[in-house]
Amino acid sequence: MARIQESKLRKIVRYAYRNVSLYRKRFDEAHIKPESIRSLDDLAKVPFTVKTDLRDNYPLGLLAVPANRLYCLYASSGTTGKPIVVAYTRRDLDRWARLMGRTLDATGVRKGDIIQNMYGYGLFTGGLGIHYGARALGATVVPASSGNTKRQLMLMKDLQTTVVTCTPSYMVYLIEASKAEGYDAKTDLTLKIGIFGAEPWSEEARKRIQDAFGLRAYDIFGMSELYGPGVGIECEQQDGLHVWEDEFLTETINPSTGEVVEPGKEGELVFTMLSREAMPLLRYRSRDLSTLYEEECTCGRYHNRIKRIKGRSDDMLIIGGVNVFPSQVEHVLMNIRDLGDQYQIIVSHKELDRLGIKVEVPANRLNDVNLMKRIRDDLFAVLSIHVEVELVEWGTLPRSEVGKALRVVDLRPKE
Ligand code: DLL
Repeated sequence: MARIQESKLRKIVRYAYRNVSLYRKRFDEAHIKPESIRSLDDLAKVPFTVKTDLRDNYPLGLLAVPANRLYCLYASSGTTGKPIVVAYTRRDLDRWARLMGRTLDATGVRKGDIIQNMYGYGLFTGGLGIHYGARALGATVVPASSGNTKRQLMLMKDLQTTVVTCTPSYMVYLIEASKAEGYDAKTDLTLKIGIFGAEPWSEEARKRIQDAFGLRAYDIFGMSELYGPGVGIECEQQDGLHVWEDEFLTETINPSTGEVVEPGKEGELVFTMLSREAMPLLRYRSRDLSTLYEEECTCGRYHNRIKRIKGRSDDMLIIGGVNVFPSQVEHVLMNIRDLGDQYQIIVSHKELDRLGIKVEVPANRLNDVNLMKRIRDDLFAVLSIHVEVELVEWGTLPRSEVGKALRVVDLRPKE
């Protein structure tokens, strides 16, 4: 593995330096020659790449190939009004598909399985990522996409779905919803495997899902910047996620100092994509906190594992699988005249995650339905989720006189 990684690392560093001006600039500023990155030990010299680099080079400033070689483009939440854009050549898409095939395979999915894919299709990489993986593996995919719970349950029963893929919170929701629709989750359905990710979840949720549906539930990790899903997956041992290290060279760092922490210690995950053509990413800071460890797994795979993602080192919220930065909300609100400077973001959970905003307005606008609609629409345009908007009178939201404003109130149960 180390030999594969080193040879790919040497290549990708030179490739990125030659073809992406951001990398050329960063290396030159740090007085690093790409040729001096020879072994895995040299990796720590390479400057980090962060999400704002993608935003600042919006939309396609980090391309390493001419735009006419791109096969597709995805966009995911940036930290303000604009999304970040991720690009794939044909080879990148093929590689992602193979990685996703391998990912599904690790959980025991085989040709003949019927995969009901309830991740959203569209710009979210979950939908098509699983879809491509199913094709690579030769399993049957039902591109159900997200939502429409009644139809999901009907399809699950009638098509004899064996594998489901969705966010863990939606699967927990389906426990109740299937009962309410009159299904017996164990005898009416034929689920064997569930592959859940895109948001944090817990062993407790795993147990509830497994008990209710009689399936085995696996944690899948990924992010749009790194192709999408399929960076890490649990194997049948259900004990940590193997990271596909022949593609994603993985480190953990101390998020405050940037120093590499040794395996076995918690830190922020940092990934180097070892072969993406369209948009190479070197030492990309994920902001996700976890622990990388090197003990051999009884499954025989020699890819190191990470523990369940524990949280984030930034303020990103994940609302039912959708990433939301408080700064995105602020950006939208500040662009609407007549709103006060004070707002509050309220995250709650009733059946599913919900996002609400309270924002201050002058007394004569409190019942202004047009204003409310404008805020809702503008937020939807940026976040792609529905937000419940409440207008409150100037001076009523809590002000913080010391320290940070209390902008986000997260009322979701902590489990
Ligand atoms: O969530 C890709 C994906 C799709 C992963 C389907 C798994 C399944 P983004 O929308 O860019 O991509 O969000 C990436 O979601 O940095 C984590 O904070 C969080 N996340 C993803 N998977 C997990 C997981 C997709 N298994 C961000 N556990 C990441 C905890 C996760 N958090």
